Amino acid sequence: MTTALLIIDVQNDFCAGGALAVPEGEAVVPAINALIPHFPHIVLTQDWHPPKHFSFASQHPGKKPFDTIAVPYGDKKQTLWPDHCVQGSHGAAFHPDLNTESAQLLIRKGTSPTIDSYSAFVENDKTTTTGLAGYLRGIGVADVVIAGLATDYCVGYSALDARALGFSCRVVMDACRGIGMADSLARMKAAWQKAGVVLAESGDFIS
Ligand code: VGL
Ligand code: ZN
Repeated sequence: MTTALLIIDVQNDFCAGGALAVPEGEAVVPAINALIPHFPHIVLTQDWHPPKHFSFASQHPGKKPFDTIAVPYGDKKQTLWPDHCVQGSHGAAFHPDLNTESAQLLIRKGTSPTIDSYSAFVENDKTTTTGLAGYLRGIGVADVVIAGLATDYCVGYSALDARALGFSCRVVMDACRGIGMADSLARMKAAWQKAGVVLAESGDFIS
């Protein structure tokens, strides 16, 4: 069984000084760089929103970042974020120290103006796919290992969808950091457990 390492959203806006900085976000960079040589297939994702994306609080008068609004699909609600990862911006670029050279595929997600996409596999409407599952199956990958940002959002939903789509899935906890809104991390861990997502550490892959 062939394994792919999925590196989720290691972008400037999720690191120190960024628009949606994850606490210690940049700490995943050396951990991920150390993992990369141990995997035959590497996939990078990039959160990649058009300006005025509907997930931005700035587009909803009277709302502020981290408020939620109702939507007619998926989980039926959408968290609103500060403007972040706008296509082509410095904030959307990968952290400058991330090794991006070994990746065979780069998936850009969150590009639909009116649908957010936390998962690398399926947008938040739970219907529109990014094509990643088809790519992985096409190269014989049945097992994914996930690292990056943020544990409780894009890493978390990517891991759940990996399982729902039939992949075995491990999350490298020391190579992830979370946003940690309310109980988001605890809820995601409970969902992972139900779905059969396995918690791992870098030492499981690097001997
Ligand atoms: C993310 C919130 C909004 C993430 C992306 O990469 O976890 N979180 N957009
Ligand atoms: Zn986003």
